[in-house]
Amino acid sequence: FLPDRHDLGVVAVGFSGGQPKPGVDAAPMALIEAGLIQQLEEDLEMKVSYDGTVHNYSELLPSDDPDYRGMKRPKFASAVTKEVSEQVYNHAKSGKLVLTLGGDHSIAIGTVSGTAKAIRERLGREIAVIWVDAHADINTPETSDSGNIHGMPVAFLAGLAKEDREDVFGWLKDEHRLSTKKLVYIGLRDIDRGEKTILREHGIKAFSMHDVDRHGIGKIMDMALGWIGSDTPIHLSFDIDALDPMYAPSTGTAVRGGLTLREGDFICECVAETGSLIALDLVEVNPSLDEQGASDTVRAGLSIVRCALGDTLL
Ligand code: 6HN
Ligand code: MN
Ligand code: MN
Ligand code: MN
Repeated sequence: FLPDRHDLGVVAVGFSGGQPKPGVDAAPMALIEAGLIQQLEEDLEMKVSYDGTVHNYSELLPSDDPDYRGMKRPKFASAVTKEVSEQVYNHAKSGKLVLTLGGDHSIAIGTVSGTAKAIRERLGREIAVIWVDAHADINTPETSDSGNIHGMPVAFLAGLAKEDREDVFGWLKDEHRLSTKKLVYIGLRDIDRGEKTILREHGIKAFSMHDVDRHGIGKIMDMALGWIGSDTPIHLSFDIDALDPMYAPSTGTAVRGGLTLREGDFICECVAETGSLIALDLVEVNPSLDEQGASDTVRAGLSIVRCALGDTLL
């Protein structure tokens, strides 16, 4: 029932408006220039559908975009993620595995909603999401201190944040949404107070760095995949800041005490082994921050993508 992993759709999203730091929009080009598409085609023998464009969605830029419910650039983020949702939906609907290169993590409002809708229509199934991140990105507009939408995607996707205004995420309907029971976090270590309450009240499955230290990443993956259950379509949303800044320094909200590169790759290898991966996001690589570390960060991103798409050590 799942896509042939050799048939891949790629969406390159040069969007940085979910947070204040410029440069994260340059990540797709940096990853592609480092050889990503070529490696997928040659080393992993994939058939890649890519329109050859890093979209910046400038045609969607609203003439004015005032804060709304504390959110910054709400109309632009809403319009871009709606478009991303359709791009991802179109690939997933035709049975392709979808790789989206961000961009900041707000774009996951588009990617996850697109796969959720396509898999509902194509297979009559709900997707599960594995969210690998230092952060939970589950603030509602009201719990957020920063107003940055990249800290809110999960709240909108899970229906914990809702809005009627069509031009501010009102386009998100039930068919786009994700159940809080089908969400698993790995790598958490910087959670806002309001987010902790939300995670607790909804009984959301979350493996923090404390859990990784206690059990080891092997056991964590057994537990994470066990929670999801076999034969469930998996969308993996990988924020590069899940990795320790030692391995991925060029990112907008770096937090020390993170995953090693091997632990990150291992998570992806385990997801690949399930054969149930339907979509992968790689987000928050910002080559213009910590420029000395940019090539390491891009290479770490490349490695994460290859492992998730089925590259093996032997
Ligand atoms: N990310 N919790 C903080 C906020 O602004 O809401 C940080 C969010 C980071 C988001 O890394 O994708
Ligand atoms: Mn994130
Ligand atoms: Mn993060
Ligand atoms: Mn914080």
